[in-house]
Amino acid sequence: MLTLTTPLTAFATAGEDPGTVDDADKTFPDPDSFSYDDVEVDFAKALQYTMHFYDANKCGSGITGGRLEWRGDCHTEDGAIPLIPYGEDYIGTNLSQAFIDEHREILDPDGDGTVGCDGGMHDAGDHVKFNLPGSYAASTLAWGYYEFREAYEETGNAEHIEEIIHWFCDYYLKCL
Ligand SMILES: [Ca+2]
Repeated sequence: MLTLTTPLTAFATAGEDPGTVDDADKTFPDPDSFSYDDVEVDFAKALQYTMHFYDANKCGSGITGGRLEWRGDCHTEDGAIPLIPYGEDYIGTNLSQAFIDEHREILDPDGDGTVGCDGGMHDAGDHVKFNLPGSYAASTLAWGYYEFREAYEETGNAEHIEEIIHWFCDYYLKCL
């Protein structure tokens, strides 16, 4: 197994100065000592880890107690956005009052004065939900599952990928 003799700066503890690594401190493995027999080849594990990327980027309610113990619910206020055009305080929606008035029954079928757009995925560790790249990611995941369903089933990852695809789609249905 390959090991690094110098800690990578990217793995500094949160809030800790990662410092720098001088070239003289960098140690690379001797290529002649390397053997592919030492490399763990576990594609099921790799597949599972890629799906944890999406678990980590979930937004909304229903995250707490999920697959990643360090993730919890967030941005739950997105589930009750006041159905008003936002002003300088950015509270409300980016819809005009005329559009809201014309489509109020569709936008707010329960009549509580709010729209719900909670859920979805953060972009990549930040707190923004970009629907265009997100929908591309969701489509690609679903396409992969469609094409290689047996692989997901055989590796025990079918339930996990379906959960992620549902998470994306439930959010996009709210955005319609
Ligand atoms: Ca409502």
